[in-house]
Amino acid sequence: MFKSEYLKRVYAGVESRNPNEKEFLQAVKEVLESLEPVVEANPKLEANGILERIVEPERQIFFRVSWVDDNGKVQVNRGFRVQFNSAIGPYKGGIRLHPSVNASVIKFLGFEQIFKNSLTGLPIGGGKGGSDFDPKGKSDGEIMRFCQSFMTELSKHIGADTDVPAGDIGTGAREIGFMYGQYKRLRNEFTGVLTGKGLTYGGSLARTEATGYGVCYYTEEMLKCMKNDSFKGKTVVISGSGNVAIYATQKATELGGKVVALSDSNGYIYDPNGVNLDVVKQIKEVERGRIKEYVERVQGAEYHEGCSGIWTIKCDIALPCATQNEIDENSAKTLVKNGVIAVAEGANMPSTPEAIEAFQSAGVLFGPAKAANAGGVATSALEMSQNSMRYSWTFEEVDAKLKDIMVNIFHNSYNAAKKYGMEGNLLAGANIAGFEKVADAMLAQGIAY
Ligand code: NDP
Ligand code: 2IT
Repeated sequence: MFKSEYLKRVYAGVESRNPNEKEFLQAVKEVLESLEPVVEANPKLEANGILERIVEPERQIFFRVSWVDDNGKVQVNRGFRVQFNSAIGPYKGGIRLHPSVNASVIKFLGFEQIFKNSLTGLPIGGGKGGSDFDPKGKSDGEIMRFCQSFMTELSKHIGADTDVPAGDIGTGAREIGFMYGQYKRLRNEFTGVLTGKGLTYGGSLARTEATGYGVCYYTEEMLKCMKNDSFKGKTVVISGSGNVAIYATQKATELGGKVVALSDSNGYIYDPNGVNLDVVKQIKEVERGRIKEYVERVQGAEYHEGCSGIWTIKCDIALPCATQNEIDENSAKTLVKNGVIAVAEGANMPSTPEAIEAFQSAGVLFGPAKAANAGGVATSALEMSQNSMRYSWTFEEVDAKLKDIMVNIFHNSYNAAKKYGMEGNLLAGANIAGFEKVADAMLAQGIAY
């Protein structure tokens, strides 16, 4: 637990003010633990209440979203937008549509986003939103009516210079399109208020690929600098089969790795020949089907029920790209026993604290989410820049900037950890490097909220 009295007091305050919000408390605790040496070296942080302020969202908006389903029945969901920190730029972060969404989930994601966005080096603050709406099995009409109702309220709180939402679990190009259309209709404004837009109406090339590609650029740099190694010839396991997993698979394969497994919340596929991404894309992006359909189309592949079994597959590199806490201590120990050399998090907070401890104590290279998956939001910020300029860069230009950003994130995190005597601890380094910029901006701007 904490050594510093200041950190103890701040964390106790967070616990008492946010009881039962286990994901939020998990995310806060991890960051505060990393900040121990920083707090000790900088008394100004306590004197200015920086930590008390950074753990409390600037603004939280919870709202009713009512819509009519295809049977004419009225449905009611709960909408969320947490505007966590605007010290270094407009609030920025995705919208998650999943039945598990609640205040704790959105707050943990918004809190993580503060430090991730800071690490990108671009001027974006931290925020997150979503709803407990379940897009699975809904018609396009139902999705559209939900998105329009959601945006009708959300539009009052966002703007291109205020708060810029984007995709996350359950929110892809289709949902962003419906939300953008509704915002424009309500405000009569064509601005970069959302990112992840379609290419015909202001979207950036390479945004679709960015998170998955970014995870691999980060991992490649981590392998190169810390182990003089690379993806070449490595066996890779990637969980999930959504946006992040698909483009991580593509880039890992391009870099010479062999991706042998993917999953969804029901189970996982194992393909010893390396997954055929065209088949996966057809199932997931075109047909919106389930990953188990893969084995009906590709010979030699197996399907297993239960998603956590994917971590029993022997691999050199593991990229969890599905959801929070998907790797527990047991799964981590199994990966270690099977010889994993690197783990980089495409999803947000996919490893439990015990799993992280198991990786780090075994000397496995561990790239934490807020560094490894920052390529998505970084490219969103590049989309904002292009929208402001009313201009668009080529795929190659955006991809080159993305790669540069991921390489810098690795080095900034590595150097921050080293500066505070924790060389090689990329988790502490990412938390510290992300925090320092935000804290500096908060100190400069005075205390008003
Ligand atoms: P998608 O909705 O495209 O895909 C999510 C995938 O994860 C699906 O395969 C889904 O399976 C699986 N999944 C979701 N919930 C669970 C669960 N409880 N157990 C097991 N599998 C689950 O989302 P993304 O690919 O965009 O997001 C994946 C992760 O990456 C999330 O943690 C997200 O926050 C993070 N992320 C996303 C970014 C982006 O740009 N999109 C940027 C940075 C991070 P099923 O279909 O069965 O639900
Ligand atoms: O978790 C994340 O960083 C995202 N879902 C992407 C957010 C964004 O604004 O692009």
